[in-house]
Amino acid sequence: MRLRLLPAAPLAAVLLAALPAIAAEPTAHAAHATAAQALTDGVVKKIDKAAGRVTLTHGPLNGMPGMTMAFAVKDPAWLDTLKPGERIRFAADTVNGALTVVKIERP
Ligand SMILES: [Cu+2]
Repeated sequence: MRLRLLPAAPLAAVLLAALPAIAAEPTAHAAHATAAQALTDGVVKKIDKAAGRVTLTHGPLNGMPGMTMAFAVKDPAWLDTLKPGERIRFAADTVNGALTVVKIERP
């Protein structure tokens, strides 16, 4: 069983609204159900295993314009396989207040 990190929920929610990259909750709700989701192009910029995050440059996504930002990941093991500079297709969803990569496909 995986330990769940308890988020500072109200603060995280406020920060998330202004700055998605700061909200931190990398491992909770790893089993969050994923419906069929549109995939977006992304380029891996940075991997932070300690924080459980990957920084991606993404195109238009979930109402955001294209930008570079950090995401939590649904499965921390993905951080071992992603490489800076790699092009991926991915889907993101808000999981417990943190924008989280929930699906990855390699072209
Ligand atoms: Cu973004």
